[in-house]
Amino acid sequence: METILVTKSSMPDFEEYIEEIRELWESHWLTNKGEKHTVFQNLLTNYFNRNVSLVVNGHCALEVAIQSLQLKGEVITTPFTFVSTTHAIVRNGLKPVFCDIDPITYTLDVTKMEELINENTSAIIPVHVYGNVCNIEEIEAIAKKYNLKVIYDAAHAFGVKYKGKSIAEYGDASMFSFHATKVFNTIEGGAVCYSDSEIGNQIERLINFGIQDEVLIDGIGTNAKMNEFQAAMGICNLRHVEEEIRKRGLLVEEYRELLSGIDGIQLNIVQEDVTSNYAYFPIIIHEEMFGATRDDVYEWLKSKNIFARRYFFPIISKLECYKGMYEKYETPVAVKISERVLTLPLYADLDINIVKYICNIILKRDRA
Ligand code: T4K
Repeated sequence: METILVTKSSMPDFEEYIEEIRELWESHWLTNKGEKHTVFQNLLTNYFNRNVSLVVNGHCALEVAIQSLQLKGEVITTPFTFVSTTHAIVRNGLKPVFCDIDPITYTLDVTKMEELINENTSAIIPVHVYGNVCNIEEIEAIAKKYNLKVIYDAAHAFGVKYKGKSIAEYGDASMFSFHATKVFNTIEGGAVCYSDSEIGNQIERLINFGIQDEVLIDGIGTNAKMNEFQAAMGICNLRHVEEEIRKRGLLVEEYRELLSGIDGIQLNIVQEDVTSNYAYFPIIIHEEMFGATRDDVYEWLKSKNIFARRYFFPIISKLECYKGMYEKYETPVAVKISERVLTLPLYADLDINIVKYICNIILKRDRA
């Protein structure tokens, strides 16, 4: 049996990419906002229906988005995410305050948010985890009431629509990851979307060392520019992304059909008003009903060369680097979900028979 990993990067045909990068051998212009960068930025502006700044990776995109809004003090965020979200907050000199999550969408539990807000709170950084859309209306209402900024970590949400609008259109800013493991990739890469052109000016300056022009450097920026090879990959992959999402959808349908109605297996919610990108296929395994733990299932699959992943375990507040530092209150739901979640292999080219095989192992409790 071949090895099956949790995901596999989508790539255009070799010739298509070669054609896209051919002119770079003539221009010798490889980075610093070249022609590919401009073309890709325009395509994405259209796709997201919002202003876009391209960034070298999703993490740096989040760091500069936070820096551009000049936040101070505390930020309400989720502990159920990839470590990047919290690192970006802390590396900006801010204090993350972890709010518990909703047990069904795994996004911020808006009913627990207000008690965490005080005079030092400057922003909310929610995550559309697995591409599940946060409670946008309630987050916006709370942000308005307390005069807070909102930056969405939409790393998982490329292509998602909410109420017919691109997910990029929400918040003061929304950040995307175009990492190799994502629904849409530029090898490494990311973006920030925003409406306010002042935020845009700040971000464009910050990703290029704070440079305004040859002699005026008036910001303490970083180097986070997307290069021409990344942009070329983005141009190619964008041509195919709708088809990729469609193929993922078919596999998700199969998983859902085979695993629904099983005692102790909680499937990801199908959200109303949301067009999904089928980014991940997380299942929650409730041992008391299923009769085996998440780690048991992980091991059964591993023994058959199938490498599911425990995204996201442990929660951020329990990681070595953050232990005991930022948990104002316990986040029991996040702890519970993280101890029970397993993300099953999912990518456009995954053979549907492998999906059947994986489900069979789980249903038969196949211990190798
Ligand atoms: N916010 C959130 C909520 C995020 O999830 C992430 C990233 C970020 C922010 C930051 O965005 P970036 O700066 O990364 O753009 C992976 C990814 O590296 C990371 O991008 C992603 N989230 C996170 C959830 O997953 P690992 O450590 O699990 O990756 P790795 O190397 O184990 O790869 C997983 C599987 O992907 C492999 O088993 C096979 C496949 N793969 C991997 C690579 C590197 C490929 O098919 N091709 C590849 O090139 O972190």
